[in-house]
Amino acid sequence: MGAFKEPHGGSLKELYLNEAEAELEKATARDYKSWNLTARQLCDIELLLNGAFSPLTGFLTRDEYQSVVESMRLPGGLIWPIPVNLDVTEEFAAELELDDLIALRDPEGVLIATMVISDRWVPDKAAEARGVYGTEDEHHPGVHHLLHRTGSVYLGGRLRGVEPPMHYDFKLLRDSPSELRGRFRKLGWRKVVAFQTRNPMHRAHQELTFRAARDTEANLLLHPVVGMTRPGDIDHYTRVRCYEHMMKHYPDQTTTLSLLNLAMRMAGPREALWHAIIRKNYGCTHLIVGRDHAGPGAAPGGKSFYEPYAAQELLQQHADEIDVTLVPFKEMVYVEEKAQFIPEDEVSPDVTISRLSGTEFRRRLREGLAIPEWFSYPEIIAELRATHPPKHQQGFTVFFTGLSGSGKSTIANALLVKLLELGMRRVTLLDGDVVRKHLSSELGFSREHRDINILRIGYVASEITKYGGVAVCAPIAPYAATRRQVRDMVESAGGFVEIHVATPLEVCEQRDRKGLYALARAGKIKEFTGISDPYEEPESPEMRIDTRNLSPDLAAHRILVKLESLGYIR
Ligand code: PPS
Repeated sequence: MGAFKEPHGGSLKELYLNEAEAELEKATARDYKSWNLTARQLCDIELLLNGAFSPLTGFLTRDEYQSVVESMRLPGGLIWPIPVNLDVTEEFAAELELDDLIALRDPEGVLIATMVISDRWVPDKAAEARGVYGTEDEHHPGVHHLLHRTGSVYLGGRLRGVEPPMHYDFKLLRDSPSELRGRFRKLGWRKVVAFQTRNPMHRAHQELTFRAARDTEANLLLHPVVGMTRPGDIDHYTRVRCYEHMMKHYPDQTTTLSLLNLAMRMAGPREALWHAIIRKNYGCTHLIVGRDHAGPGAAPGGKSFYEPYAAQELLQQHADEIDVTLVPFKEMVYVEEKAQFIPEDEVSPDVTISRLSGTEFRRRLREGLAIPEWFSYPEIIAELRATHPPKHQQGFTVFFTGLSGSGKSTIANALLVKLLELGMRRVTLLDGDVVRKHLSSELGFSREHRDINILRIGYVASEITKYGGVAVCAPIAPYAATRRQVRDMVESAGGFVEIHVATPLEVCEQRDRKGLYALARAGKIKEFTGISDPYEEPESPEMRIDTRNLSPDLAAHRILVKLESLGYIR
């Protein structure tokens, strides 16, 4: 395995035009149809343009896509495990002809690249989910994103890069493959082992990276992902400050830190191969791969989507071809007698070991409990505590969902008053009717309009939550995928407690307080939830309430008790 051999598939494919060409492109692109890149596409295009996705020269064409999904290879035979597509809406796709040029812009309208449309097709997303993720289960965040947040038409074609996507944060830590290769060359690093992570690093990670570097006689690259990771992960600003603290604990000249603006798919084994190819393009010779690398965690029921060592096995099979050496990650445990971290399989039975799982660590952080000194460095813990206060100091959202007339609003109002009585935080009620009056007065009840309505509520609730308040929401919110999107949004800011007000349809209809069910049965109101429009029951809400035998007062009281047991109130 030689150092600095060619990147995956030959030379680095940097797709930027030179300055003069870029100026010209900007002028001509004014006449092109523009597509505003999504957050995921902005990550993808950055790595396409800077060569991290070499040998790709643009978003995948139909043949490339088909071949990648089915066989993890590009049509020429080169290994490429993850489809990188430009997904758009049907409306946008309908405006285009093949061979048209389009302008790809960031949310501010800055031209990032142009693309010639060589292919346009409607993908079979179920087949893509099975091929790439090995499952159609929507609990997998990659599958969920594909089925619910990905446009229904894909466009493929070559890119002409005009300007890299702008970053205002950590500029000095962001490198293109050629920049990082240049740094390694300058430093005389001939072997580089990369450590991929989407989590804060603690002492166990430090020890394992030390060992990996020592065993492979390589220098170390900390290469954390700062693009998109699993929903609910610790934000990258906090993590990067932690990595910077960690860097001070490595011997000078052995280790470097660089940020990777990758949008992870959490595709487990296939993603591990992808990570290896990307690191190869960045000039690395080795990649550390641990247990359940890039896995999305367990599905409900506790079973993992991937076997714990499937990623290591798949990469091992293809490591020669990619020309990256796999460094398998051993689970590290702390040995009290030696005051040292040691790989689990090297520990003798007579010593006392301590371990703290990531889940347990996060629980302690959430609940403001002590974190043992051996686990991490004080400045890293302080950084995490500053941005992740314990639950009773965080904001949270209580999200009621249920049929019209189920009792959501009444219970939400009772809960509001009880929370105000307790004090401690500011509380805002976002009731269905109130929101429709003040935020969504122009919207009706089509699927599209309901989604817009719910996402608006989610957005406001996530802002309230972010600033430490309590948002109590009470829309019907009939669609599971939209509720999930709201949960993801809010959980990135604080707590989310979903309460299904599960009063059966017959009871709601019997009550018919507003007379709407009668009108819906008579066909005078269209798309009425439960009658002529679906209500998808929540599978695993934090709480379910049936108002048949429960007064609003008691229901609100039970919710308070639940909030207390979850740690949000004391
Ligand atoms: S949604 O689906 O979440 O956007 O609905 P929401 O904003 O909560 O609005 C529900 C209230 O609007 C009244 N209403 C209807 N509901 C359902 N379907 C149709 N077609 C409809 N038309 C009007 C109804 O009074 C709902 O109020 P609640 O408080 O739920 O009874």
